[in-house]
Amino acid sequence: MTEERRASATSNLSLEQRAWNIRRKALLMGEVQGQGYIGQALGIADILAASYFHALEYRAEDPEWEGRDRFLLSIGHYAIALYSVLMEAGILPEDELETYGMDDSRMPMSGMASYTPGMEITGGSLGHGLGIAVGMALGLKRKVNPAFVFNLMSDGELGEGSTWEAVMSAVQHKLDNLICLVDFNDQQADGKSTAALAQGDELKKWQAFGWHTQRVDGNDLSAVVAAFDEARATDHPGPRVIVFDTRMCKGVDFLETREITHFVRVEADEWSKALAVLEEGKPQ
Ligand SMILES: Cc1ncc(C[n+]2csc(CCOP(=O)(O)OP(=O)(O)O)c2C)c(N)n1
Ligand SMILES: [Mg+2]
Repeated sequence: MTEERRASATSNLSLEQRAWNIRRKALLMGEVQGQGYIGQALGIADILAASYFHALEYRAEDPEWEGRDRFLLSIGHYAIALYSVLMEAGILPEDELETYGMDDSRMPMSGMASYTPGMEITGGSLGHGLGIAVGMALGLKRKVNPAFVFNLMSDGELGEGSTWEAVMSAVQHKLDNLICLVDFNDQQADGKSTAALAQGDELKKWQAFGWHTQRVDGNDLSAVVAAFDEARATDHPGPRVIVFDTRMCKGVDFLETREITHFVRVEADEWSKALAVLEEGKPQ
């Protein structure tokens, strides 16, 4: 861990504990509004813990520090997940948790970069994050800034033409400072992503364009950490992608097994039950 991250870490919690805290914060925020993209937040908590407490360089007290690695949330509807990790990292104060989704909150239900410290882009119009990440990575190279750009996108965005334009242009510009993270939860608005549009062999496609590729279980923290390390360290002369297979609602078994299409409905009396189930799995 470098000086920057050491300064931002408030204690020596394990990545498992960080991921658990992220899940808990997301559930607490969901409870505030009685809704939210909880399934996605629970699903990517391990990726976020590994990002903010292992892979990324940043300064919690100075979110705009020029040397920071940029973490782009292409999927604006996942904002509740990003707020959880930004709070866990000390970039957002925890006492704002109760304001989630309220008027004048810095944490609107769909992410807005101008509202929230640490939120690099306003995502949400899907298919744009990777193109923005390409521009940022190119700009950093031109400024001889060694920072990396991480773009977190979804499997639904793999069906957007703009994503594949960005895939090609990242190779054209030899962007070895760009790491794309794909949350492959096999869900999108109309059901399973793999049923909505044939995905084929995901890694072969990215490889064919010239990317360094990995595919790992996104809910296996040690595999996630190893994938981040490999993505940074490889001497591949271009961009890198990690496809993470994740399970929506991970960590709350009665929600994991519920039939979900994009949005998991949690009844008013189920938030406390979900928090209690999470508590049972609390890492020591
Ligand atoms: C360009 C665009 N088209 C449609 C939408 C509406 N929309 C919001 S979330 C979503 C699902 C997209 O799939 P994915 O991001 O994989 O969703 P999840 O895994 O959260 O179900 C859609 C179609 C959008 N935000 N942007
Ligand atoms: Mg999806």
